[in-house]
Amino acid sequence: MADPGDGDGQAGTGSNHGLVVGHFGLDVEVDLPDGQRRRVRVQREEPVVVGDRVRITARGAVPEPRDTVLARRDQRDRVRAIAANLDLLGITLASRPPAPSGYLDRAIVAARAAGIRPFVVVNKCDLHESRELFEQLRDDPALRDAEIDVAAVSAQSGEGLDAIRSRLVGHRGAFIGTSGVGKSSLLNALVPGLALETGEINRLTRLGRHVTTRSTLHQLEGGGELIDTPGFRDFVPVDLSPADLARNFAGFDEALRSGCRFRDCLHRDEPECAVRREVERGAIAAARYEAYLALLRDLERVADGQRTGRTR
Ligand SMILES: Nc1nc2c(ncn2[C@@H]2O[C@H](COP(=O)(O)OP(=O)(O)OP(=O)(O)O)[C@@H](O)[C@H]2O)c(=O)[nH]1
Ligand SMILES: [Mg+2]
Repeated sequence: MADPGDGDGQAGTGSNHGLVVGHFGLDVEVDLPDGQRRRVRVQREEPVVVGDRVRITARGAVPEPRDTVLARRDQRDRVRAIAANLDLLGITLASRPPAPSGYLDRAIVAARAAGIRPFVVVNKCDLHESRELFEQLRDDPALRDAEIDVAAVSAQSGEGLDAIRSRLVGHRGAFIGTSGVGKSSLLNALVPGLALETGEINRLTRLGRHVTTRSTLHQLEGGGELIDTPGFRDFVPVDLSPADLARNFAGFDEALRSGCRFRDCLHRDEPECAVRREVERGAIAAARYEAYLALLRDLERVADGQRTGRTR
């Protein structure tokens, strides 16, 4: 009998390893090194997401250890991995629909804490309001301090797409963002021949319609890979400690280089805090600091709820 670890009898050739490019309930779609694409079962107890490297065995696709994973908590408080082994995250915004307050900050902190480099993609720059949003974010001192680039793009006019392609060469990135900002439209514009489903924004609620329901990974012609993800209204990071937030909040970077007295400083009432000193000097805007404190309170509330077994 064949070795059960050797599903297709080709162990040692490398063809029993692959990259997950799509997820369909109990099946995943795997790209094999010989260029073939195959559907393989996954085990419920060994969850696999797009971007995972897997070994194909008689039991199905078995995930290999991940370098990075981006995860969120859904509305029912379940942990949802979005994608694995990313090194770039394109946080996608547009004037329509606008991101909920704190969305960008949460996504940035989650990416940085997971070891993924974030950048901001302002889509629909063919529209005046999106262009204004781009200009506002391009000039945002917190993003500049955190060295987070802001790209102006339009899936419709093609503006900025070459810059996105160049950025992704040699990288694996994903677009995340609220439903309707145009993530799938951007993928379609970036990858010739791709026809991901896209959808109109609801005229009454002005929200997207959650058209994409599964993440999918796509190769870019010039090299690099890009993942389309389902839009979600809010981004509630997973396993993010108050200390992760304190270290990764965009706009505290310069202050943190000079250093707080305590390594685990939460920048609240600790003595000799570099962040508070910069707030008092006016180098960090008071509103920015308030936004940080609000996120810190949110995280502590979530952590408290988990400790006492309550769900939010
Ligand atoms: N004006 C303009 N509209 C765009 C642009 N890109 C996308 N849209 C429109 O925005 C709407 C939503 O686009 P999608 O690509 O489905 O958005 P999505 O972010 O993938 O949405 P979900 O899959 O629901 O998360 C569609 O009506 C698109 O035609 C753009 O650059 N300019
Ligand atoms: Mg979509």
